[in-house]
Amino acid sequence: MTTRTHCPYCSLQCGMTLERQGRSLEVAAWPEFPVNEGALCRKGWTAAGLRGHRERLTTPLVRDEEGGELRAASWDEALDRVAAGLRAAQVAGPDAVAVFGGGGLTNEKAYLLGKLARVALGTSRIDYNGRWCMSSAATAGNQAFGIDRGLPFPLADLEHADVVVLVGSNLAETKPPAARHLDRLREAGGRVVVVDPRRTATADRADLFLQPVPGTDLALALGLLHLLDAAGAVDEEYVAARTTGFADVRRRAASWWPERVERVTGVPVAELRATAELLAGSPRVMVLTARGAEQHSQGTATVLGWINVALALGMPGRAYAGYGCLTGQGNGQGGREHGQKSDQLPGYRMIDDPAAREHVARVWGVAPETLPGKGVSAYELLDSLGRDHGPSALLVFGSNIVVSAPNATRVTERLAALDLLVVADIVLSETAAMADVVLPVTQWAEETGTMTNLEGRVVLRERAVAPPEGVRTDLEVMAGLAARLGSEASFPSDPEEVFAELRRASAGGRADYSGISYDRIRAEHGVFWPCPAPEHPGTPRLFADSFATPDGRARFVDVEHVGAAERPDEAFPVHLTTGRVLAQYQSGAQTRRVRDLPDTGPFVELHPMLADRIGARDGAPVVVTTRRGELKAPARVVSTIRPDTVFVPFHWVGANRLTHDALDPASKMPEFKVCAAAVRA
Ligand SMILES: Nc1nc2c(c(=O)[nH]1)N[C@H]1C(S)=C(S)[C@@H](COP(=O)(O)OP(=O)(O)OC[C@H]3O[C@@H](n4cnc5c(=O)[nH]c(N)nc54)[C@H](O)[C@@H]3O)O[C@H]1N2
Ligand SMILES: Nc1nc2c(c(=O)[nH]1)N[C@H]1C(S)=C(S)[C@@H](COP(=O)(O)OP(=O)(O)OC[C@H]3O[C@@H](n4cnc5c(=O)[nH]c(N)nc54)[C@H](O)[C@@H]3O)O[C@H]1N2
Ligand code: SF4
Ligand SMILES: [Mo]
Repeated sequence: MTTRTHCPYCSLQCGMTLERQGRSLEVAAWPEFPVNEGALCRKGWTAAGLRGHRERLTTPLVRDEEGGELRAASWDEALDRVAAGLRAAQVAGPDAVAVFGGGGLTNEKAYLLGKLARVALGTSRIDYNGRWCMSSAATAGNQAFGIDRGLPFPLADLEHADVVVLVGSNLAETKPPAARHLDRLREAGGRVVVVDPRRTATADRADLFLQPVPGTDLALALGLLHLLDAAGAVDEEYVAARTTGFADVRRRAASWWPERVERVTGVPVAELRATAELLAGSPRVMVLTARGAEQHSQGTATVLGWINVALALGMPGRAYAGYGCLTGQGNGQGGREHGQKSDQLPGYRMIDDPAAREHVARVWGVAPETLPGKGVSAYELLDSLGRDHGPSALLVFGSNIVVSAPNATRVTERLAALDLLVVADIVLSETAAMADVVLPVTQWAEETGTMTNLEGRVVLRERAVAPPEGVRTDLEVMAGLAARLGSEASFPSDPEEVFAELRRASAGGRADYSGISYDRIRAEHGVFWPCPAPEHPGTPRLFADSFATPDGRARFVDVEHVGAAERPDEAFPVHLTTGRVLAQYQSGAQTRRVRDLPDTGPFVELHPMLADRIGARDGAPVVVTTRRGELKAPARVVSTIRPDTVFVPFHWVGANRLTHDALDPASKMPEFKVCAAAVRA
């Protein structure tokens, strides 16, 4: 039997088919699905490797006493224990219970988790790992365009641009099938600009490669705007007709002359000028940001700086041009639209908007005033656990916090201070291993649900195979908890039923899904939101006529480069940055267990000059230290990285013991991409 579905990992949501032969499950291509045209990366091809794995959880686990071992329990015992623990915590007030979700959860799960928090638990304390992923671009998109949809155009539009500028994206390794668009663009005569402190596999496809000091992308954007303005490349007609706020931005850029930019970013003036010339002479420029530019304490301002460049050139809304953010997790986009973000209700409604509360409360069958207000962001939430007036119980669905949170030692201490930690997962992740109750759930091939990919395309994953005995779906777990908590609102566990409710809850909101149905998705290879009615075609491209702001104009926002929260000094003389490798996914909870993917453990990438200076050899261990922790790992001596910077992938415990917890004031994004470090052999 063959089932069409989508990959369990990243935001491309590559189409694939699953073939069941007896007990085995084989991944095969689905060539007609337009996003990946049959191509998959290594992680996609090996995705079935976690099925039937010996470490797969198939029974609930409970811990009887602090410091004791986890033992097997029945579902009734485990859920009763959770409900009793939640009720005990709630004596201190509803906000004593917190919920942490994930951008890998389906729309249905994200929606029901938000409802569980706001209705069955009455807590404002809910946020999710997408805060560490998408939030800076989301905040910037809302400010500049009045809407937050990663790409405002289909991915394949890349091929038809004249120039694509990738700021802090290593898509050749993080979304490999997308790299073919860059190749085709170049075959057709287009150009690619890559901005990254490392010459990555993506940079190998670039016509111009800029290698700035980590955390200086905003200065680079201001410097480019300066040169573009000086060259008369600003599209004055567009700026006058379609935007507001340019005068202040223009004045700001005037003080970022090229020599100053070179001093701050390390990018030579000649390269800056070459880039500005290329952009000035191109009718269709596309600027795309990813985590390299966004995971900073100035992440929002940095994205706004690059949006300003795109707006000054008159690109957003023009065909095959504009600004976009390359979202990360499988449902990074949909996960934030339907209510697991601390300030949002389904349909991308804001929780402090009375009309939004009224609408959603009606769908949920509760009084609007019973809905809690705004909560706090992911890191702030985790940092408050077990403290005075902080939550004493936490439910985790779809995140491996111990590995992926910034300043992880501190966060792990907070998890340990809880009275009750509950983790729903497929495997015993590092976070699940700390829990008082572990709930084993189904994985992607065993359940149905929708995901919204980086283009805003809503796709359907279909159940291909029965789950192992003993596991339940996340939806069933949430329904079981809501029932035990005595919630009067309905908590359906059938995904299509949940989706029908989500459609109503999102109707009229910014992310309107009301016209989307499972059948339409099957027939149309996905449907792009907003889609406000069954006869509406969906919206692959935004902004052609107007922006989603009240006056329909895009907003230039005046932003100034300040730089990283922690800079190198005598004791910690180099920049540390973190990121990904092709064969591992996120905290590695899933991919480290797939036999056919190489599990190298963490490593430290450093330049031969730095290696010489400290006496490090390729393959031999080095120690990286920051003000927060230490990591010993093998050196990888490569000439592709800046000599003043080291890189550590975060798929294993370690990288985040080093990282800084400075947050962007607007988006609350942590500064994963730069802090000060020392390295020794
Ligand atoms: N193989 C693989 N693919 C993935 C994932 C995975 O874990 N593994 N995760 C998915 C998810 S959730 C996400 S969010 C995406 C992330 O996708 P990307 O953003 O492409 O991935 P990263 O490796 O985090 O960062 C990209 C690049 O930013 C560079 N960088 C570091 N500091 C700076 C800086 O200050 N400025 C600039 N311009 N660049 C900088 C790094 O050197 C790195 O090459 O990938 C998705 N796809
Ligand atoms: N230093 C550093 N740290 C980073 C980053 C970085 O670039 N550098 N990137 C950040 C980014 S962009 C992200 S997105 C985060 C991601 O970091 P995490 O939130 O840790 O992401 P995952 O490893 O995907 O965690 C998902 C967990 O949920 C489980 N799971 C998978 N599917 C399901 C499901 O359907 N239901 C349930 N209940 N569980 C499921 C998996 O087994 C796994 O344990 O890391 C952030 N941390
Ligand atoms: S690119 Fe992303 S969605 Fe596609 S196969 Fe790889 S991990 Fe899966
Ligand atoms: Mo992410």
